[in-house]
Amino acid sequence: LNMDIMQRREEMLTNMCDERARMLQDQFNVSMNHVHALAILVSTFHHGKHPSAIDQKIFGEYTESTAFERPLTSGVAYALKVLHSDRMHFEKQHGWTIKKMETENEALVQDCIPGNLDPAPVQDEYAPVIFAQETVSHIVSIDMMSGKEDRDNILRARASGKGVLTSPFKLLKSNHLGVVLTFAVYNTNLPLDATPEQRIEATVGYLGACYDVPSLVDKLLHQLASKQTIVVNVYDTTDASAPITMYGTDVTDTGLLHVSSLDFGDPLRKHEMHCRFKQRP
Ligand code: WA2
Repeated sequence: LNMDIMQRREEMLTNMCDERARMLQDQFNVSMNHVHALAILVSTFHHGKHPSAIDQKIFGEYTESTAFERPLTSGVAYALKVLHSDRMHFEKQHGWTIKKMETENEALVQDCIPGNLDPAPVQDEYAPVIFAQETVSHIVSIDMMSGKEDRDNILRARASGKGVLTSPFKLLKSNHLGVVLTFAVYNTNLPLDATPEQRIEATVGYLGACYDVPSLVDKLLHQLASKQTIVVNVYDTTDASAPITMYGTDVTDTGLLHVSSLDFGDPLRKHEMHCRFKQRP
């Protein structure tokens, strides 16, 4: 009888964990498809039309009114590929200088004086944000290549043509860990078998979405009435020897544990959901 109860308990944990993992993965996948569609929208109506049919106002309104299509995302933005040789022309045309992304310490010092970021130092190329959803309007004019995680994502997105994810890091103006999803925008219809070099050459910009993981996963899990029953953790396990907590607090409990795998569509990154019962039997 005891064995039977133990087995039921284990099954229950497995089902609850798998259900939550599947829900998170599905919602992530839905958002990812819509972010991809936004990249195509920018390609068609900004780069494909002369003059462009998109400006900050239109991008802001469109992305705000379609935000419900991108569950789990806290904002989307579009950064342009700008070579150093075009920097002066670009800055004159937009009426602002390309800014450097500030580090966490700089942010602390400068917090009381908003909008005084330093100009980006000279680089071969830049990725200044030109359009942003209202929720991330603070990144407009910042060179996304001046942040390590964003830069790695941009380089990988444009060489692969796929949606790519960063590891979890502290997003600008947020107190939580988050991840950024990036799709490159190209100026031509590239063949499916285009080489990375052809892709880099054809790149005109980068459409990105940020995910404030703790608050968004929290919202998702609250929809299922089980917060009292189980404890959920989400990890980035890309480096198996050093998992990064993306959601939940550290647990030392050694009771029954179930691990559900998560697939967020970027083969370079690995994620897992860990579930435990709150109470011992
Ligand atoms: N978006 C919002 N907050 C951030 C951030 C970001 N990146 N990076 C750090 N904090 C425009 O991949 C291109 C968005 C980057 C896209």
